Amino acid sequence: MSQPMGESISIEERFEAFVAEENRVEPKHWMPDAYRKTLVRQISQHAHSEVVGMLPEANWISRAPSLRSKLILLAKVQDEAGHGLYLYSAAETLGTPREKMIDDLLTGKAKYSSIFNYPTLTWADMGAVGWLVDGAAIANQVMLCRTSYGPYSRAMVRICKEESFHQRQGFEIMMNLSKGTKGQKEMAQDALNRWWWPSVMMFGPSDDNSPNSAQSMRWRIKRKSNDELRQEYIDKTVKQAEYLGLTIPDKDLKWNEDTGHYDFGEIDWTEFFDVIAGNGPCNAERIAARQKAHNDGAWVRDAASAYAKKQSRRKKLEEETQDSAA
Ligand code: FAQ
Repeated sequence: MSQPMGESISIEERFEAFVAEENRVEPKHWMPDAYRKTLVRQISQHAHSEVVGMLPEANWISRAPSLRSKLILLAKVQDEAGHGLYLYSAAETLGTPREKMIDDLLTGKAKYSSIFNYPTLTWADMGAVGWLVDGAAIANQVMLCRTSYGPYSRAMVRICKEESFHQRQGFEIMMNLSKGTKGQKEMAQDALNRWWWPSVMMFGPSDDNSPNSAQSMRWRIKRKSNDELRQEYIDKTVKQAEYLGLTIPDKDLKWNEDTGHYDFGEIDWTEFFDVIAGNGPCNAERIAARQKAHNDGAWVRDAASAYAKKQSRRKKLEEETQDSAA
């Protein structure tokens, strides 16, 4: 932070002012411990979500109904691996090693998005995940392109561009199914019925029950509240469902002329808190899959670090040889 400030101002106050003036915080800047901790928590959870989020979709790669849909799904899943990597790198700039973050995921200490603890039962679920889950992710993540921490905001710009392709991939599947045979339309409706409420829950607890929101918004980490984003998402998605000729499974969903938004029914918060506590339909399966992948990949990590050690020994030797020849 290099902006001129009065001498009587504490370093904490300088930081608050720096952020309030819409400056980006960079790894070399001083920052309060709590700011650092909040970012590591949020960015690492986000990274874990991308990586765990590959699992429900990978389930369908071998069963995609055409070569075209298989290629697109494969590319989408690879993008998500990439998002995980950018995000782990962004979190590492805050001083937490990647091994620690991954260990926290594998031992159940770290959270990842509730949405990925639901099963993908039919091909229509690939449509619903792309349309609804990526749609919700975009609604939440566009604001993160302007988050106050530089490495996170820069990672999000690229991630959001890719997410919008993902959303279109899902919408295309839903469009084909909903304009298809009666059976295909029923399949699309069934996927919407199962994914609607979990996608609405993705935005997190309501504002009056969100312990981290107020401080994160003061620090410009979050730019909009959970409820604001949820409402934006619902307003946008209802129109898309109408276009598809599908029905959102909420009998209380109704346009409100006064507010200019849709009113919607009660969210089942018991289900949400149950899923994030580890008791969703697929929590155990997801963690077991990540643990297996981690164990199966041990030889790759060993080989990479043996190679890195060999390279650094070689470099040292070359430098010593040059020094003695000089
Ligand atoms: N699931 O006080 P708040 C994607 C936790 S990526 C699980 O409101 P905050 C791409 C929260 O961590 C999807 N836990 O917390 C893709 C906190 O617990 P903690 C992921 C949740 O941080 C698509 C507690 O509840 N996106 O989908 C959830 O201010 C398709 C209290 O909550 C991101 O991570 C939840 N849904 O706001 C991949 C975006 N919601 O940590 C594959 C970045 C809340 O104190 C296929 N993250 N919790 O123990 C964020 O924007 C925020 O962290 C929120 C939560 C909005 C998720």
